[in-house]
Amino acid sequence: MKGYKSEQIRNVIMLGHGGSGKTTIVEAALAASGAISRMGKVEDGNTVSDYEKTEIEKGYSISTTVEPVEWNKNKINFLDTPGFFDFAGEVAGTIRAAEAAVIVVDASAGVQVGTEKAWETCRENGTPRIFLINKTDKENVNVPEVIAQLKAKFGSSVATPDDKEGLSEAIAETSEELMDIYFDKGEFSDEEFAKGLAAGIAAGDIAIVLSASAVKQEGIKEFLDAVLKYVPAPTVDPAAKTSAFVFKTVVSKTAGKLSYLKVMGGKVTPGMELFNASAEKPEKLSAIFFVRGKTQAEAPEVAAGDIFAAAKLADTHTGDTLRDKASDAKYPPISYPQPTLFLAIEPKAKGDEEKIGAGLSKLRDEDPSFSVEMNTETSQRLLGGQGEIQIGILQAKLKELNNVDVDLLDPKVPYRETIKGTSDVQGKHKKQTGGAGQYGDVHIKFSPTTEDFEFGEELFGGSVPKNYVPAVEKGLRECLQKGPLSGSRVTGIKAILYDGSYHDVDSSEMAFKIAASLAFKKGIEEARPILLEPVMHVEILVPDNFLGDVMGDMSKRRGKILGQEQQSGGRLKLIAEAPQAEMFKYAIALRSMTQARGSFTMQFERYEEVPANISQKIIADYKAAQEQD
Ligand SMILES: Nc1nc2c(ncn2[C@@H]2O[C@H](COP(=O)(O)OP(=O)(O)OP(=O)(O)O)[C@@H](O)[C@H]2O)c(=O)[nH]1
Ligand SMILES: [Mg+2]
Repeated sequence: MKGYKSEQIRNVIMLGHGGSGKTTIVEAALAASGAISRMGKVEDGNTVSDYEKTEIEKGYSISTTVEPVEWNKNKINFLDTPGFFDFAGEVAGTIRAAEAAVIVVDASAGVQVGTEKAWETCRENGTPRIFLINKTDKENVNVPEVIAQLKAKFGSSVATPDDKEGLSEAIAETSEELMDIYFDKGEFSDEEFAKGLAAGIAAGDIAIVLSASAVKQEGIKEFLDAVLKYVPAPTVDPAAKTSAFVFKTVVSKTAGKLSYLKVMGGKVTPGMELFNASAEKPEKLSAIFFVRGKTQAEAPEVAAGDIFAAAKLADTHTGDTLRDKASDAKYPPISYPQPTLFLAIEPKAKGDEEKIGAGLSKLRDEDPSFSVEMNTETSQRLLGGQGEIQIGILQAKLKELNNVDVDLLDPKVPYRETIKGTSDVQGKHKKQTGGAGQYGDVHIKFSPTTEDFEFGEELFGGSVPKNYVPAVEKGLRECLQKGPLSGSRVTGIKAILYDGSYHDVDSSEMAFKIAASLAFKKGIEEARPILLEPVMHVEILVPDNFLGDVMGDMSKRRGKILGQEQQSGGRLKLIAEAPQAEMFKYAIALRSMTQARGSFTMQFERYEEVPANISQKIIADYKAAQEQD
């Protein structure tokens, strides 16, 4: 493929509800431009965009792909993203490379949650947008009604290109100056109209609506013409020192790592030595390509504003800036949605733990939006993502790329144990039959404290020689790791060693450590021990018509609503607290309760006592498991 000049390029991200037809539209556009002779079908697994093994198996997009379409001496780089909400991370990276978005709407479904989310994403990123109503070939489709829905939802600045009056009103809305002209003269001159429209679209104030049928290849040429006409070319400086931004990374078993970049200034040529301003390391672009789906064509030169792929960059990751040594450009990192669903990941085969770690860090290159965290209290590795599908795909890729089989389990709750009362106990360890004996004997008082652990001694008269005191403390500290009730960490314990006895020959540090651990077990059990559980601070955003359901559900989860705040767009923010034990799968529940319109964030707040009926069950389960071992 030849190189294009900056002003001949358009970078367009395809957004919209899952299954609205983004991938098929791109396929139709490739066919219309002659890049492919026959259109593939998502169902047949032979589209240019959905080429990955998992995409073919599942029948939907998972990863962003780039499809340049050469049209009327220009080049439109379509960035086809997955519509499914689990892959919101893909959109977050890709939108950084686009000057505009095409929001695809399924004509038979009208405005869907994915349509609203796409609009919201564009608004947050200041991305101009065009609506494309697809599947107009289907029966009982009413395009004017869908347009009316779009207007009702997103405002009167949504209009079809032939709606001169609607567009004029929308243009008038964009500035006082234009409003005055429109009022005075009742219409715009052709020049005012064209300029006002272009500016209104570029600012995201006006959204054009088009319609098409991808499978029937109707309306596709008009769509491509409209993209050239209404989408702004990248505003970049070709004369600047070279800089580029990595918006996506693809890793395949056969081809290795491929980084997708947008040239933000200057130009890129093969063999160029650049500097990675994020990793602070030099990086050489040995092989650079224009990609179309999975095919790569060597790029002789890439102009400012264009998109290309670079193979095997050693120290470069998604979100990085590559630049000429003389440039000081550095682009802000991509902000990914916070993980909301956490599952524990374990190898099926013992000993594969390291393979999981290595595999996940490779997958992070492709999908930086998931999190991995080792919980030291439960000894589980937690994988966080947007939903079960995203996490399931990570599981599949661990198998495919790293050959490791993993199980996904519900996370364990990091319960803790503490005491509410006091106790005064003796721990005595004595073995004096045959050979070298062992003797240690301690009297310890236990009481609650706000510290994690406090230790003191009030010995007198040498009942326990001073040199054994550290061993007693050490013995107690070791016991804190595994409480007697549930095997959880013990906190809030004050221990005072105040008496004991010893033996001249048989006493040892080891014997006193054991004596201390015996005292600990007894001391905790006699001081009204309780279980504590983590309580989370939760903020939930929901359209107000779901409020009742969400609040009812919260109380089933032992949650408390602390307050609510009115947000823009008829949405409410609920502020709540709920035990972590009830919240691991909240992401799934909230999605189904609110038709995916709700979202939430959650963070640890504090530990609180587990209600008696629940704690009895946890303790009984632990005892039963102990007896099994
Ligand atoms: N009747 C009809 N079906 C279409 C049209 N465009 C796409 N489809 C079908 O709609 C389904 C989804 O199409 P895709 O192109 O995969 O939709 P998508 O928006 O890329 O979906 P995600 O990648 O999951 O977000 C497929 O079965 C397509 O064949 C169309 O114009 N008319
Ligand atoms: Mg798709």
